[in-house]
Amino acid sequence: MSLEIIENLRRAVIEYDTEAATSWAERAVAEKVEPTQALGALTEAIRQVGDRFGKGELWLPDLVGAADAMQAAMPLIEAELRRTGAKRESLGTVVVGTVFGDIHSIGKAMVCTLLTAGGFEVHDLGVNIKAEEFIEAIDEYKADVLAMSALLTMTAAEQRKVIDTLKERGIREKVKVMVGGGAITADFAESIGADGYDPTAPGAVGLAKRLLGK
Ligand code: B12
Repeated sequence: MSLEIIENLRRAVIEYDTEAATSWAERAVAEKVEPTQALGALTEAIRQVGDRFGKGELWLPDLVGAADAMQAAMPLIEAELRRTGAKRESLGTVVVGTVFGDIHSIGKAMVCTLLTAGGFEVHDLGVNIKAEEFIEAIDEYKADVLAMSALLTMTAAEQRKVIDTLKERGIREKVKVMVGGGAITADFAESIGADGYDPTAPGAVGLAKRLLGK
């Protein structure tokens, strides 16, 4: 049954079927499908659509349709993930956002959910976040970790800008910086002076723990 639900969730995103995505997500919760497995299937599906868009086989409305279907399913799965995640003392405070010029929110939302489920206090600033806004939030929430997402080659450089601004203000050492998103590589992360990078949302949790010595 689990496999059938997973397959239908995947198909709902690929076929841009928002209604099916919602109802299969509801089934996944009702049938106790492992939430991280369901998120994995949704991720794989949207990546498949993105790859076809990249090859010129699909168009922007296809991307929008697939993203809509994915976003219909995700809150249901994420709520389940939070519900099943053990309640424990906060491991630290993380400020998360997608950088300025970039409105991709899906991967960032996953990172937020898994960090929350993993025991962190998470402040999601949203998308299109300027360096100044990240810095204000770090100060306001006394963040231990800053997590930035970037999906576009054009916006990856914004991560460098935020780190440089932290240095200019003399507060770089106060916060650990981790970066990710489809446009980021380990080499890039190192070149901009980030403390860590991981290609996956589950990996972001382990990384945040390591950075804080937990
Ligand atoms: C859905 C989507 C959209 C949706 C976004 C909806 C939304 N609310 O997010 C819409 C339709 C709006 C969109 C718009 C555009 N998009 Co778009 N989009 C995608 C698509 C298909 C999927 C993105 C996604 O959600 N992936 C799934 C998530 C789960 O993956 P992820 O974000 O990478 O996150 C994972 C990891 O990277 C990691 N992670 C993420 N963040 C972080 C942070 C930290 C700290 C860590 C540790 C880990 C981590 O965890 C996640 C799970 O494991 C990708 C293709 C792709 N292969 O990704 C293209 C893609 C990113 N888009 C692309 C483009 C070109 C655009 C547009 C410019 C199109 C246009 N001509 O207008 C616009 C840009 C708008 C803007 N200013 O941001 C290109 C980017 C190319 C490039 N390298 O620059 C891609 C790669 C498609 C392609 N193959 O060409 N897009």
